[in-house]
Amino acid sequence: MQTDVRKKMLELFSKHKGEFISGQEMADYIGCSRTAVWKHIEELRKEGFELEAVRKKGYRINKAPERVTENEIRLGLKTKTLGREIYYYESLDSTQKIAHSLANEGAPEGTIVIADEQTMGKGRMSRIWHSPKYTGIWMSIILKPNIPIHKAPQLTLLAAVAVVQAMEDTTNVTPQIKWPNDVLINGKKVTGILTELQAEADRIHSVIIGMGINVNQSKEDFPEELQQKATSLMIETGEKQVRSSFVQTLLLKLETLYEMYLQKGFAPIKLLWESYAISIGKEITATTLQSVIRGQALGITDEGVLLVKDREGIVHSIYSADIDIL
Ligand code: BT5
Repeated sequence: MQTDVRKKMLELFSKHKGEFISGQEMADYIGCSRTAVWKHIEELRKEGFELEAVRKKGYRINKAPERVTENEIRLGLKTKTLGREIYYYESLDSTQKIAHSLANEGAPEGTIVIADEQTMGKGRMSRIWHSPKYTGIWMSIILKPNIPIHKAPQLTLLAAVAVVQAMEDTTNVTPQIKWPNDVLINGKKVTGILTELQAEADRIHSVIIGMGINVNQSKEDFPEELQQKATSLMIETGEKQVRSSFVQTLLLKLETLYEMYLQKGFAPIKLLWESYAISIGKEITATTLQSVIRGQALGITDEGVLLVKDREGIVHSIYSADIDIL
C-alpha cells in the first residue's frame, strides 16, 4: 500500500521533472492527505532522495539515489559471459527465487538477477538476509559448469575470492574469508554467499550463486541484532561506493577466476582462498545440523571441504557448518 503511494509520488515528480510540486497537488493526485504526503516525503529522504522543500512552492527532487539498473551495469562492463543477460528489480522478495525460475526456463550461463532491495533475502537454512534499499548489492548469478555435484561447493569459495579481490581493487580494506561463505572486514560480516543447485542424478543443470554485499549502509541501517556483527564498505572506509561500478569489477574478477577454474581446476583457486582465509590454524567450533565439533581448523581439501582436528586427534571433514573462531 505504502509503496503504491510512493510509486504515484515518483510518477508525478517524473512528469514534472525539475519543477516544484505543492503538497496539495500531490495529495490530490495520489488521493491522500497532506500529512500522508509529508510522511512519504520523509520516507523518500530516508531512501536517499535529495528533496528540496520551499514554502508556498512545494517539493522538488534534486537528486535521485543511485541504482543498479541494467543500463548502469552494462555501460562499462568488460566481461564476456557474466552479465550478458541482466534482470533488474527495484524491489523483490529474493533474487535467488527469480534466478531459479530463469534457470528452469533455460536462461544462459552468465545471467544475473539484481535488485535494489529484497524483502525476503535468503541466507542458508532459511535464515533472513537483510537487504535494505539502495545500499547493497543483492545479486544472483547463474552458472552452468560441467562438474560433478560434489564439486559445487568449490564455487562458493571461488565467489568469496572474487568478492575479496573486487574489494581490494576498489577500496583500501583487506577483507578476510571465514569458511565457507562469509567475507569479513575487521571481524564483521560484509558479505554472505549462498550457492544453490539445480541438478539431476549426478549432473549439474545450474549453479545459482547468491551474493549479498553490504556497500553503503551506515551502522543504523542494520537491525540492532546485527550492528555488532555486520559491517559495510562505507562503515569501514568512510566513503560511499557506486554500486554498479563495484558490480562491474566483481563480475570481471568472477569471470577470470571461473575461467581459470574450468581450465585448471580448483588448485589455483584454493591457493588464493587460503591466502585470505581467517580460520585456518585457529581453534574453532563448527556447528553442523548434527553436532558441534570443537578443534583446530587444519585447512581445506582439494574439494573445498574443511578439516577440523579435535582434542582426541580425530580429523573431521566438514561439508557445511557455521564456524565460530574461539
Ligand atoms: C549467508 O547466509 O550469508 C548468505 C546470504 C546470501 C544473500 C544473497 S543476497 C542475493 C541472493 N538472494 C537471496 O535471497 N540471497 C542471496 P548465512 O551464512 O546463513 O548468514 C545469514 C546470517 O547473517 C543471518 O542469520 C544474520 O545473522 C546475518 N545477516 C543477515 N543479513 C545480514 C547482512 N546484510 N549483513 C551481515 N550479516 C547479515
